[in-house]
Amino acid sequence: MTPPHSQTYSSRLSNHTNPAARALLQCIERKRSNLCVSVDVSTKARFLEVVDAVGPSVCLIKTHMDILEDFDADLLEQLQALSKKHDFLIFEDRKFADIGNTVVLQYSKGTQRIASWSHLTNAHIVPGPGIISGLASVGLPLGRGLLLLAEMSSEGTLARGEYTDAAVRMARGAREFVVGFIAQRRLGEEGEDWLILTPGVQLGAAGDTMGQQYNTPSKVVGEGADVIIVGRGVYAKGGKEEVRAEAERYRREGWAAYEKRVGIHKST
Ligand code: S5P
Repeated sequence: MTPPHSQTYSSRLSNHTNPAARALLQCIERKRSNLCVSVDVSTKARFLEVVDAVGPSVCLIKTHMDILEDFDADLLEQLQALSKKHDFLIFEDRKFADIGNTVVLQYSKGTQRIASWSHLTNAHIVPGPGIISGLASVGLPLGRGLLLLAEMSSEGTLARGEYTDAAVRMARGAREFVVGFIAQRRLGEEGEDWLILTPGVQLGAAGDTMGQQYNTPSKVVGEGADVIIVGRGVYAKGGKEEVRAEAERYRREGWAAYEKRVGIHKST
């Protein structure tokens, strides 16, 4: 098989059986967008404003629901309505990190009931494979998908080398549910197709004051990112129109980098 690195999103559809992975690949192709915006804001009004502004430009919205000061069930309803209106998937960046029994409860219950609305979520591999089987017992029947944190964008991360290799091995043991990785580059062997979602992306900044490290869309897509995750680079600029314009700028950059990677010589 041609390595996923040089395959188009649509041709990779046949490599995936997980419904969330398939829906994401289809959405990326339909919207010509490999942009995920991470909406890390603390009020419901601003959250919905940003999501509505970036919606047309993204394939995926990434959330940290525990950041919202005025989280309620209506927020989830409105998010789901925007997901239908603008045609994007939802990824709760929950970074589960506990034993199977506990993550089952955290994923399915509590105030957020994450599995009921989030197409994708993610987990650290620190606890071992029980975390994956726990999450899969909830997520698989609902058609959800899981990403493992194989690498991190932050300075001094311990997620590298042997740790990253262990994440790939763990993913192989749960291929139906684990659809890919949070990573900074393509992972896996030839013949394997994992979705690579890459945070730490911004144009014009090298990092923040707390260890975040940024690369450009073209650098990370060139190294294997299938989806670029951009937070403050998109929403920090201000009002709805600026946020909308920034999202579109990142969408164009990310898509042009993808076309270059797979050898399509035109751009939008
Ligand atoms: O390695 C990582 C993994 C994640 S999921 N580095 C990250 O920055 N993230 C998340 O991506 C982080 O929690 C935040 O929500 C987003 C990056 O935000 P930005 O404002 O720095 O672009």
